[in-house]
Amino acid sequence: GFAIPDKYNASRILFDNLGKGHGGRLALTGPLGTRSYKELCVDASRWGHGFVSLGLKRGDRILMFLDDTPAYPAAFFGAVRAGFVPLLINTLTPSDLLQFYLADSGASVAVTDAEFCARFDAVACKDTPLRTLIVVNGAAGEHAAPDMIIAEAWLAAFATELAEADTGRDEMAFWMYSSGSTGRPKGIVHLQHDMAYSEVAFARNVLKLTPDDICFSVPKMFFAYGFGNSITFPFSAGAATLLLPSQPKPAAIFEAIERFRPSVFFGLPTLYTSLTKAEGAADADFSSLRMALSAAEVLSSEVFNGWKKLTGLEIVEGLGSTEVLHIYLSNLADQKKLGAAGLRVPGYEIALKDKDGREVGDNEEGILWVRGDSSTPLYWNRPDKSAETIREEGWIYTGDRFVRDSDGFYFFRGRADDLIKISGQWVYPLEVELCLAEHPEVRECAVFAAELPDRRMTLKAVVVMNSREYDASATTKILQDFVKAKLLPYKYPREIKFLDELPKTGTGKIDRQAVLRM
Ligand code: 3SK
Repeated sequence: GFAIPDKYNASRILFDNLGKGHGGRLALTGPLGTRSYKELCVDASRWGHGFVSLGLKRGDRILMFLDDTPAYPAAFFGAVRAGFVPLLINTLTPSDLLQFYLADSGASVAVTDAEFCARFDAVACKDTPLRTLIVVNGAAGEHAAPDMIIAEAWLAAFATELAEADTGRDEMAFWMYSSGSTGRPKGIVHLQHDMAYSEVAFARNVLKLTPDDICFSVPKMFFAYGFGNSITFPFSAGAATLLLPSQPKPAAIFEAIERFRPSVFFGLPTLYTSLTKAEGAADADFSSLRMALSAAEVLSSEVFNGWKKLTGLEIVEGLGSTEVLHIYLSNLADQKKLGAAGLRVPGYEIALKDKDGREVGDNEEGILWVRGDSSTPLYWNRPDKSAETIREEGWIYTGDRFVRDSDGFYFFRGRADDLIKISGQWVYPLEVELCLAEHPEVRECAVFAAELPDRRMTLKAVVVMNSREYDASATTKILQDFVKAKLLPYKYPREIKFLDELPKTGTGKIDRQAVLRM
């Protein structure tokens, strides 16, 4: 159950499979090849020895800028087993944000796919401690790191077994980054026991995996959602995971489902919408799937019904966060309500409180607080932000407004602040507004969230350009590309309206209420 020993290293999630007789079983499958548990443990051990050979010390950070291929779990578990701390970074990160991650974390070693080498350019590497770039899945391209290693040949020289570092259950294990309103993301620190805790809480109650399952998460491993789906949960059960690199189009997803026959599929509403509407959907073979999961955005009845019509499966919706590591509210295969984020997942305490901190009753709106032993103890180097979110006795303030019905199902009612989710990922409209305002041709702008008919959120901007001589469609593209190059690309405004002037309040500030009505 939830009892995790004081001495504990998260790599046991992979390596314990050897002691359970799963060595010969399939751990990974996909277009880049398969690995049995034995083979993956050998790969991970070699990675661990490789990192040690670079002179890293216990607790040192290693930045992982990796696509979903067999190299990722091997490098991740090798690093953790050897006592280092991987950072799981979104591969769409532009160079200047990458520079921030390197400087903030102090990582002197990074691992990346050959195709992403160019992202480690002079901008990314400037004023950072990065020394060595280790390249997987091909020959390295241009980069600005002082040293470079091609992983494949290098790893072959290391021993195939690695003893686990003498880590404690509450020692730092890995980090992920989340958005900040002023463009300064927060390093979310997770501890050695967090993966195991989220597995006992969520996977055993909701997924009920067996060693015969094959999990397939389209959301990538560098997202907390994909990380649990593709690594923690299948490996804890001796099951397999299907890894599909790149940003696959619907046809590639259908093809992967037909070819590799996963049994449990993880998506999010934006993805289910595009799969349901895609060409070829009606002819795809979904017969291997026994379960389909969704998180990160509210699932509408259109999406639920569309997927059910296509595949016969009723999507099981949940809600989690990177801070908690995975899902803490979830529907169940045999107990669900459409429109609800779900029931409390056992292992997590949930409280709905009013703004004075008093718990509200059923059918009353409150802000959701969550507590459970997989949640982050801190944002790295951000005592101010840590104090805002991680409150007394381990309670996390989510900022989400919810109502609980008398059956215990929780229904999302919006945010308490202006943070929103686009394609399942957080964005502050303010950070996009500040970014757009930096464009030399923009005189003033406002960026705001808008709800789509299917309840997903989108980002819109109104902009006044310096000159009246511009082509609206070309300028829209230029401004969208500008945001994509500065922030994570999903944060670009989907719609831009050009005005000669923005509406102002009596005190000369942008009248946001008037902007919203436009
Ligand atoms: O957004 C979510 O619902 C979620 C679910 C699992 C893990 C992480 C996140 C952010």
